[in-house]
Amino acid sequence: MGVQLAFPDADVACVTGEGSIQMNIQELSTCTQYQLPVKIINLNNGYLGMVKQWQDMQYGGRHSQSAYEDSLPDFIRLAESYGHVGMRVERPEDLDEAMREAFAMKDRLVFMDIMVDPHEHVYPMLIAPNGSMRDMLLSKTERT
Ligand SMILES: Cc1ncc(C[n+]2csc(CCOP(=O)(O)OP(=O)(O)O)c2C)c(N)n1
Repeated sequence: MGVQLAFPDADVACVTGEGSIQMNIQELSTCTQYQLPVKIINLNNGYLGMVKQWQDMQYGGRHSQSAYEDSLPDFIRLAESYGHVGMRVERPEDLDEAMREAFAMKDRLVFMDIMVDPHEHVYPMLIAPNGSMRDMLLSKTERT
């Protein structure tokens, strides 16, 4: 929001997850008040993904408090209720066009709810407590 306020003509994007954005969801109101046309790229995997990934790797896939199950809001209607534009992208082949459409709306905040594979992991990842940056996992099977 600060970047958009300082650079009103710039394309400003916030890349986030459905967990993180809900810790600051009230700022959609601030964006309405100050007319900040930020583009929100919400990578929605339905999980606190970092937490789930740790549970997958260290606890044999026993998930505790990391799945949203059916408890997520409809982000499109939520964004709309603050006066913004909401868009949902469900298929990878629709992403480019949706991004073009969103970034073409120069004076509107667009909340893009992008559905991603709930079971995909993020790499590189450091898993050993007190481990060195030289001991990173680069994928499910490769280490540095
Ligand atoms: C204020 C705060 N609370 C808790 C955490 C711990 N935390 C780190 S990553 C994460 C999950 C974030 O989930 P999401 O935004 O859906 O992104 P994903 O990991 O799925 O990409 C949590 C709860 C944190 N970093 N900050």
